[in-house]
Amino acid sequence: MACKRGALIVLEGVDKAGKTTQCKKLVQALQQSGRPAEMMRFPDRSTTIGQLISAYLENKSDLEDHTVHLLFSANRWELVPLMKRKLEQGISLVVDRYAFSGVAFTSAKPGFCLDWCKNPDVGLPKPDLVMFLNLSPAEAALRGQFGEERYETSVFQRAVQQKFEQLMKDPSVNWQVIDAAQSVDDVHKDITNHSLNAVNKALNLPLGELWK
Ligand code: FDM
Repeated sequence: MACKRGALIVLEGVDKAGKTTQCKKLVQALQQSGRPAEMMRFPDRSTTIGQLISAYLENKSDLEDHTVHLLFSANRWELVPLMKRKLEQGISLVVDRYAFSGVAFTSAKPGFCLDWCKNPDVGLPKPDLVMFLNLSPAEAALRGQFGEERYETSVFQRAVQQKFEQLMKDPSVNWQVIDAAQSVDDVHKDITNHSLNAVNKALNLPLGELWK
């Protein structure tokens, strides 16, 4: 009998929502409950493509907008064989940003539509659960200044938030909105509950294909 697969769990949200902290806490909680789990993040800046993206985000290089969009997508595709191997081995993957960030950030730029932005990511492994850590721009501002990287301005982040709201209307994706204004522990409890559910369900379901 084939080994039961792990779940693909994605955390999305605007800057300062606490995605990275919550991904780490979730991996620990899953492991402690006896479910193998590992964290991944996109962009993965360790690959050759990831280094091009990183230089762009740090404003050390300029790339044409369509080009960088395709690089972000290629950075996901290059990791698909590894992701599939892990999931097949029964390891759940907790992923800090995925194709939804890809679409939300590029389509927030002038001249891009949602459909064009989604296309290169069609067919990626489909997450069993996507949690959107929801934080109003006012609450995000209370958490301190934005950093120095490209995209880290409140005007752009507001545009990105609107694009995420459009993406969340798609019922083919299992979206859960999490109130990220709660305490770290309360957010963690919500996220863990949804994730345990997803991990249990994924055991008996084939891995889907995103936006197909
Ligand atoms: N980002 C992230 C994109 O523009 N497209 C993508 O496909 C992905 C995955 O890159 F501003 C943006 C979102 C964010 C930046 O920041 C990555 P972190 O701090 O490494 O998550």
